[in-house]
Amino acid sequence: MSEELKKAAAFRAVAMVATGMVLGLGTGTTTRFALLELARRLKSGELKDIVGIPSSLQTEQIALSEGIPLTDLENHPRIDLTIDGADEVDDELNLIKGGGGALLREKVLAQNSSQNVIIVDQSKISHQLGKKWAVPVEVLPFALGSEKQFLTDLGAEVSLRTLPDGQPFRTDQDNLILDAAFGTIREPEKIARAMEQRAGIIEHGLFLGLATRVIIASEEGISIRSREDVK
Ligand code: A5P
Repeated sequence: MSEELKKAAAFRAVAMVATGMVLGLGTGTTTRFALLELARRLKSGELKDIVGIPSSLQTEQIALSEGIPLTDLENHPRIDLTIDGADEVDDELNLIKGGGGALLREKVLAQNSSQNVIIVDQSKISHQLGKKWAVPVEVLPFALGSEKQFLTDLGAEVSLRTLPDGQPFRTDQDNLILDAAFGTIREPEKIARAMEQRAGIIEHGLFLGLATRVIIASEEGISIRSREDVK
């Protein structure tokens, strides 16, 4: 996605933020633009009394360096609005997330938010999930071999996410990520439920029924899809 499209989607989402809100702060290159715009609106005095809960250490660092006040779920168990990116979005606004490895905390924020606003460009839209992206699965290191086998038996081509130096990628919780490429996922609920039965799978990147709005930026402009549109 071009930087300009990322920015356009992010700015539109930040326009939905009102003074006094508790915000969930997603992770990724698109969300970064939202954080910068949020900081600008706070500095200019357009917005006041905002607190954010970061979904990753990376987002926490950006927020701290930009002067966005932070809080946690202990002090604010309910979130008004979360702004986050996604890797793939289907016709029913189901998502694949976790390209940046922050899916666990992202899902915690999404499950505790009144509104989940997802910012993407047109290239991330799919009729069915799995066409473009593997499902990131956060796995307990102890269970790695067994969960890899489980996901393979479920029909996925599975790879351990690694860093450029070949070392395994570690999440903020010090777990591992298996990228499970299922191809087109015809029954995402079935796969999600199967993964949720596994003690060694901490969380998966299928975000089903969680997005309340998706802001899609394209060369033609911005379009917004809402959960009500797909019911
Ligand atoms: C982070 O773990 C992800 O869920 C991101 O939200 C997703 O990968 C989108 O990231 P970009 O905005 O960088 O494409």
